[in-house]
Amino acid sequence: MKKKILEVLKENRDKFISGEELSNSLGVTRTSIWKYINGLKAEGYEIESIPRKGYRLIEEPDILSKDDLLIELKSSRFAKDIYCFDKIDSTNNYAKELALDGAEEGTIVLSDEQTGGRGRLGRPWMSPPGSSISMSIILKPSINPSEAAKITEITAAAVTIAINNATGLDVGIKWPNDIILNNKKVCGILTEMSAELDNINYVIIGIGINVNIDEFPQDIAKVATSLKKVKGKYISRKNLVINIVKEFEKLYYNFINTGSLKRTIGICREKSVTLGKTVKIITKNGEIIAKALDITEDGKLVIKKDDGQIINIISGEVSVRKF
Ligand code: BT5
Repeated sequence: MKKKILEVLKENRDKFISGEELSNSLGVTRTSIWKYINGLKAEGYEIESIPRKGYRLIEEPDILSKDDLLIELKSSRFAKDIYCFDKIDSTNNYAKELALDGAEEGTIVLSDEQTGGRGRLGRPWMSPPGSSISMSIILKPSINPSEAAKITEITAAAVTIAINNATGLDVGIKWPNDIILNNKKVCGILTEMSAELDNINYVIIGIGINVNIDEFPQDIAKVATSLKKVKGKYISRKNLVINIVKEFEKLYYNFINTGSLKRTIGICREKSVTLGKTVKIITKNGEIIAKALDITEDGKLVIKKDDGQIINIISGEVSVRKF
């Protein structure tokens, strides 16, 4: 019921809607409406109530709440189910449990804070409360497991466009999984998968974004930045999450329906901060110093080694560091 009331208030934003109207259309008493409105106020929604005029939504808090996001994303193919936590070890861990329990593709897990956020190869990811986005999306694509790395690139492209839509900031992609702003990392992506030989059980994409973080711990201050630090003003996390889901869906279904990564790769090339640079590629078998030349239509990084040999690298297997 609270969600329904919120939905009506959002639809009639800036207009008064009477308690009687709400009570008639939703089939509950005016006293219950009043109670739910108070509940919304307690969550931070600024709702004006004037006798005989009714209720008017003035301001929404920047909280990541299931009801609110379900309303905002109701036309989306994703986000039919959303889990929002105040605190959790890792949204990817929780998403994995849900995926194993049969959660649908497009299920989203968000947490205000992570106590055990993970990067690749078990590296720690810092996600402080109130100021970052920690988000995981469950996917169940009918593609070959060898293609799963492409989903990291779809995510990077979608997040890049979403950040630009929501903030006007022009962020770059450090192939394959870092989003860069002013030469520092503002977002990291962790793609994890469970698969059989030739089919995928599920893929979890984890997205961590430094949104309104003012200060970073010493160990990452040199490499990390936040959207707020660069933009110089508070950024709405809710708006950004909505944008990410919408942009991700577009690129993901384009890939699933056409089998082509063309649209994603166009964005990855245009926004790349890797191409043309000398990079250090860290693989299981050691390091390669090479020049990054291009990204292929299917998402591989084309590099030229010192001996002139040109090879393609698949994302997910390597770490690319600035050299
Ligand atoms: C990543 O790993 O960049 C992937 C990060 C994915 C985080 C999301 S949050 C939601 C979901 N749930 C999870 O548990 N994880 C995902 P990697 O490329 O390995 O980078 C990790 C390195 O980035 C660390 O070793 C630190 O040096 C640095 N780092 C840690 N926290 C950072 C932050 N908030 N901002 C920038 N750099 C950070």
